[in-house]
Amino acid sequence: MRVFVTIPTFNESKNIEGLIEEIRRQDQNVQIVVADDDSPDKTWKFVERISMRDPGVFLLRRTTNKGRGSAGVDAFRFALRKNADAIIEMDGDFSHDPRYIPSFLEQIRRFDLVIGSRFVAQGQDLRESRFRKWITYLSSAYARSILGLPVRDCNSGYRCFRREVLEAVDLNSIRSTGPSIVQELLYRAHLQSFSIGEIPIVFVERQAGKSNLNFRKLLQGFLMVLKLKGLYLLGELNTPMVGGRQT
Ligand SMILES: Nc1nc2c(ncn2[C@@H]2O[C@H](COP(=O)(O)OP(=O)(O)OP(=O)(O)O)[C@@H](O)[C@H]2O)c(=O)[nH]1
Ligand SMILES: [Mg+2]
Repeated sequence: MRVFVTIPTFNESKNIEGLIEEIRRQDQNVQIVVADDDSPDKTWKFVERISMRDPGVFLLRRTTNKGRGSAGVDAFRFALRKNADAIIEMDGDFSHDPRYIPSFLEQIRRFDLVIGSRFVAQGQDLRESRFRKWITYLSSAYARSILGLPVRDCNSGYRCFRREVLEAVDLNSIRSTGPSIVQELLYRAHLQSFSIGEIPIVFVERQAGKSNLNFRKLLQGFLMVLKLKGLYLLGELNTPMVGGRQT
């Protein structure tokens, strides 16, 4: 199985080198794509340097159409072009521990999409801020109930897709340019009846650097969930049937 790990980054220069090293320690064979939005802290420069000595590491330095969502989509397109069979997406700040990569790869044999979940048994959110934890839990419950998702952790950006899922969801029609890409892809995969599994992860505080999340992005995320539901009701989202393998 050809596996790609995609990492969207913005100002993760203090994390990215260590993270790539750690991913390599877990798995020598995965290929790694970092989609960086021309970070002012020069995250891209660190990745560029690593890519010179490791042919399995690729940098997408993006200067237009910036955002967490479009960076993720660009990285998926790149991995698909390189014939990836499975694509693991994760954050570039060490909140997502690479030690789960083998579990994702084991479970992706059973499911079309595997979510790293904080809200299943043995999953945890160890961040300090009760407020952040509460917001995350609440917005996941909100997305779950409005969109009817069969998933506990709808906000997790740590997940693994079979290539068929990313081909079927039509990356060209994705609406989210920001963090709501996480719910949008999940919803589109669900509407197409792909099977979705969750594995427990322990989610921790970012290792270094500052959060890219702000109130505006949070609000946009809440509104995007309503918009997605509206588009579905208007028949403008892919309707069920392409269908993943059901297990
Ligand atoms: N390419 C790109 N990546 C982004 C952008 N915004 C965030 N990211 C990356 O997306 C991932 C998740 O963003 P975070 O800022 O960690 O968001 P969060 O996990 O909700 O918040 P904190 O961990 O508290 O900072 C990280 O790897 C970021 O570097 C963006 O505009 N462009
Ligand atoms: Mg983070």
